[in-house]
Amino acid sequence: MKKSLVMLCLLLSMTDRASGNIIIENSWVRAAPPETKVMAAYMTIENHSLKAIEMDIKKIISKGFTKTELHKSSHNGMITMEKIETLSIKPNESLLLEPGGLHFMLINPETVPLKNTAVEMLIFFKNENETEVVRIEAEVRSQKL
Ligand SMILES: [Cu+2]
Repeated sequence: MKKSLVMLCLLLSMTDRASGNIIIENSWVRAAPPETKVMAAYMTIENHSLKAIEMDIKKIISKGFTKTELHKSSHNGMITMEKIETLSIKPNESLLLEPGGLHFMLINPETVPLKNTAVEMLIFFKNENETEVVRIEAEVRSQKL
């Protein structure tokens, strides 16, 4: 009961929010073969508020996937991926998730989404006592537009 109330408040605040502090643009998911177990999502996340906003990484939902993580790729002879646990975006700054760098890792698809379809994601942010949720539809493509 308590949980469903929280969810309801969240939904209300989502629809209530005409102009949010966070704007997400150019989101896409890299197309992958049908047997793949992980997919990467990329986007630009802009903080238009006067405060630093923290991404609430553990809450992030990608519809049709078991879980979503934030990773950072790096090249030090080998290409490796590191899981990021906390991340905040400074006032009026934007964060770029792009191939070879930061990305959302969408894990365990029910069925791998096809090219030209979209993956619905709910991306959560928080600062002090506020929560902001941004819903996006990231298009599945072979490469950045
Ligand atoms: Cu990854």
